[in-house]
Amino acid sequence: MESTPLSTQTDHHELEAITRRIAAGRYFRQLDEKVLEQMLRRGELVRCNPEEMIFQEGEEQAVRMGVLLEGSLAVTSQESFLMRLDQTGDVIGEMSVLRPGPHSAGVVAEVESLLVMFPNELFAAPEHSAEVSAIYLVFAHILVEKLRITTAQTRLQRGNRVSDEVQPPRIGVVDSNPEALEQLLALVQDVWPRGQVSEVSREKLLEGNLTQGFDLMLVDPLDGGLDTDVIPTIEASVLLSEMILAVSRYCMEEGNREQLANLGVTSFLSKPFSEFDCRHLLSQLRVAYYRQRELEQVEHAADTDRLTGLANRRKLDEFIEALATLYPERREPFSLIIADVDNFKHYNDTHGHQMGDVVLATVSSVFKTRVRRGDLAARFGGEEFVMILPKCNKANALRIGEKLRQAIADEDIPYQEQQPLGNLTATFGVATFPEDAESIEHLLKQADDCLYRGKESGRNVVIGANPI
Ligand code: GH3
Ligand code: MG
Ligand code: MG
Repeated sequence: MESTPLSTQTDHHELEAITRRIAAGRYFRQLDEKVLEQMLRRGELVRCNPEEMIFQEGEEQAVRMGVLLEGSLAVTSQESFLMRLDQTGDVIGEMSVLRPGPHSAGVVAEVESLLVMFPNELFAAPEHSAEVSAIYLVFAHILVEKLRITTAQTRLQRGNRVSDEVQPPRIGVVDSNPEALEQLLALVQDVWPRGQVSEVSREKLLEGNLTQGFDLMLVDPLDGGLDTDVIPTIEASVLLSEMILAVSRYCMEEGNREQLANLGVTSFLSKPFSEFDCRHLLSQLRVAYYRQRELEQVEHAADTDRLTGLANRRKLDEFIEALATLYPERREPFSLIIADVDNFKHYNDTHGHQMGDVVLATVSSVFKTRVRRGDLAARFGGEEFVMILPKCNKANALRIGEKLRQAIADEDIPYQEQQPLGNLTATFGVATFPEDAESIEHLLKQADDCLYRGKESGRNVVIGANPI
């Protein structure tokens, strides 16, 4: 590694250009460039050769934070690849500033790469001083931005169409010994009568051919007494199952248990085992399983509108905000469709509020079943609904809006012939981020204005926003 300070007596000739490039990186966009430049002055420009180790996993070394300028870095843990950092402004080592100790992951340059590195001493405040340096401001900023982006990512990954039905728990058993297998299958079935228990073949597991997941797997990672397959067997199981109970002679030694725990095993049972111990552990895991399901149901209820079963306003806000947060990184446009039932007051006044509620539920189920996986259908309030379509441009959103309009018009709704239009219909407004709006509020306003125009023009239409 060859390094050059970015400023000694005078600034490095490239300091200004480097600041500008990093300022465009995903964690630095909201930051004052002057503050960033101030921080970069304290850094060193480091050039790494291909394959050069920047951090060695597990090794205690001078803690450093780095910002990528050019090239590509691979982050690895326990010899598996975790992620690639190849965008200017990507950050490594920031956690070591907070939590000194051995590196929790390794970082290696994949190609010749250029970084700005900051030694940990920079973060130390002088004793009895209340002053915070620019570097700390930037650092806090990086952490906040990273958190914002990862939160947005998990929010989008979390299912948008959580099903209300409770599936029976799925339990798999991997054991090459036929007697042990039979005994374990019988015990699981006994402790967990509602579970779907099945044998899982080790070969299929290791080939990675299994697609269906499990809630719990009982695994003996020792195949016929050989320990060569232990790690691959556990790794494959962890990918498939939420909880793992290792039942094996291998669990006898503490060192082995520690290794298994690090790979993600939930509980251990040494062979030969007593039936009581096995039942006891299975009951504990069963309790943990139902607690987790309850927690998910509570979370789901907090995000759901009771009358219609659609996402509520809270979930909607969270979802749009996550998409907007990730936009600078993913550059994926998304669209918003707002729908309002036509002359609904008339329906309520004529047939009563309760019949009105039935109509809202019917309209909702049309929306819910007609949006794609990954889209979100929400009740915005009253008889207004919002659909969010990630990765969807304006032309497609208009097409989907038209499909929804047609579906509501075609739906057979009691007494709809008595409505002023002779049918129960809805009017739609469509707007796309970022072509029609520069913020979430603006996007909603644009779609709402279209809705208003649709009502003015006679209802039962889809109107798209005019690009800004
Ligand atoms: P427009 O075509 O212009 O949208 O006319 P509209 O009658 O649908 O619009 P308006 O906003 O005047 O009336 C909306 C009605 O929706 C009034 C309110 O009683 C009814 N409403 C709102 N929420 C609910 C609900 O949860 N259940 C029922 N049954 N009615 C609701
Ligand atoms: Mg309304
Ligand atoms: Mg209405």
